[in-house]
Amino acid sequence: MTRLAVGPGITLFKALAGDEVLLAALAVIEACPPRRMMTPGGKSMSVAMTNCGPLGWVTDRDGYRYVAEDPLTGEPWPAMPAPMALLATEAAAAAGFPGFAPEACLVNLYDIESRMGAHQDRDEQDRAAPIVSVSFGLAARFRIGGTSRGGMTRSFLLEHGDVLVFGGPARLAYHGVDRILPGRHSALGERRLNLTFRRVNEAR
Ligand code: MD3
Ligand code: FE
Repeated sequence: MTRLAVGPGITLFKALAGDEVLLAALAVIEACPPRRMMTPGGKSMSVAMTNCGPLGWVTDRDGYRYVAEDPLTGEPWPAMPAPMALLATEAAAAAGFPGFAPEACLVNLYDIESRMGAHQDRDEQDRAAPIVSVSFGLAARFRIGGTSRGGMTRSFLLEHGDVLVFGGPARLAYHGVDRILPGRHSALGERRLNLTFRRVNEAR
C-alpha cells in the first residue's frame, strides 16, 4: 500500500481497499439496488446511486438532500457494513482526520458511458469532516480543481482498491469524473463502483 499526498488536503492510498469491503458493498447494492436519480433541473443522472448508513443522499425535482429512508421504498437505507465504516475511519485517521464517524455512504455505480460533471459537495453541514472515497472495478479519469469554477484543474486515475481522503482545503474543491476507462473486472464486469463516506451533521 502506498500513501501519496496528492495535494493540499488530498491523500491517496493506492490499493488499500480489499475484497472484504467490495463484498460488503455488493451486499448493499443487492439489498438496495442503485437507480438513476433526477437532478433538480429534470435530467436523469448517468450514474446509478444508492446508499447505506443512517442517512443517504438523494436528488429529485425538489433538490439535493440527505434522508433517512429510501424514497423508493420508504424503508431505512441498509446499515453501513462494519468493514466499510472501519476502512473509512482508518483512512481518515491516517490522513490526519481522527475520529471520522461517517453517517452516510453514497454508492455510485458507473457503466462505460457514465460521467459526473464538475460539482462541489456542499449538502453536508459538517465541513470540518473529510470525505473518504473508495473505488472498485474499472478505472476512472477523475478531475479536481479549486474552490471556484473554471480555474486550473488536475486529473488522475482512480483504480480498483484506491482510497482517497479529501479534507481541509480540498473539502469544497470542484471535482468530477471525466470518463470510465474500458475494460472488464472479474467481480464487477464493465462497471465501476465508488463509495463516498460522509459526515452530514456536526459530530459534536
Ligand atoms: C473532492 N463521486 O459522489 S469520488 C460524489 O468517483 C463524487 O463517484 C466521484 O464526486 C466518484 O460526490 C468522485 C472522489 C471525491 C468525492 C467527494 C469529494 C472527491 C471529492 C468532495 C470534495 C472534494
Ligand atoms: Fe462529489
